[in-house]
Amino acid sequence: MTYNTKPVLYSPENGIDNLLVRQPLFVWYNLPYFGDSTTYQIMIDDNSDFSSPEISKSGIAEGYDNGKTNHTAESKIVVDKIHYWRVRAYSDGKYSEWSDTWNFTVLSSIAILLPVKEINFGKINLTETKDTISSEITPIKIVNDGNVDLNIIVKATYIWDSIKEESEKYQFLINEDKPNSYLSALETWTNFKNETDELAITRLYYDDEKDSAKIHVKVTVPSDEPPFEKNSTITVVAEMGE
Ligand SMILES: [Ca+2]
Ligand SMILES: [Ca+2]
Repeated sequence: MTYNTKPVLYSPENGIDNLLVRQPLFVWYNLPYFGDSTTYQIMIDDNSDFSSPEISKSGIAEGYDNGKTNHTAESKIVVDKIHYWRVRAYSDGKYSEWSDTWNFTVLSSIAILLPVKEINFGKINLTETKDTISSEITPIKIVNDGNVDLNIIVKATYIWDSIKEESEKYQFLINEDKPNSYLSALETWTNFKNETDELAITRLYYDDEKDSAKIHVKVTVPSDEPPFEKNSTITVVAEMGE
């Protein structure tokens, strides 16, 4: 009878290139008959020779889940980059051989939701100001629905017939919706621009507990604005921010 001399890996399956979880669960078969109170070490590296591991964790207690042990990565895996992992057992002062090396890639997902995407200020008089902070009107809401932090650009078509350029008469500002949802943002009234690269939000986080922001809007009717309905299309651009 022969015994394995190294643990055998179970999941994520070797070569998978579309994991979406940033802190994946790693599972391997226990190495039987190796020693008493066996623990395991996992190593994860974007270098196939494990010369600079992103994660190296020892002392993982042997699991009892159908002869398997599992471990959730304690830090986030960089997206869109192949990573290698391997496991070895430890008991009574000695290590087993390393398992075979498997690889996986976490695929970036850039996705936003706009649960509130329309603002209607109703009727406004000449020179009157309305905004979504000092009124009951609900601001636009943006939620990071992907698995990477996002930089957000906000732009809009000009709303007034009498002012076809950026102006303090059509502005926005960013507020947190859930607390600590971003690194920084334009939190004071800022003129809407038709074309801009300026970030409205730097790093809107993706963790569901803190992943949403409000876009407040303020309009002031110019004194010489002709009557009738006014519209503006606000565009929200999201790109990877990490
Ligand atoms: Ca590395
Ligand atoms: Ca989210």
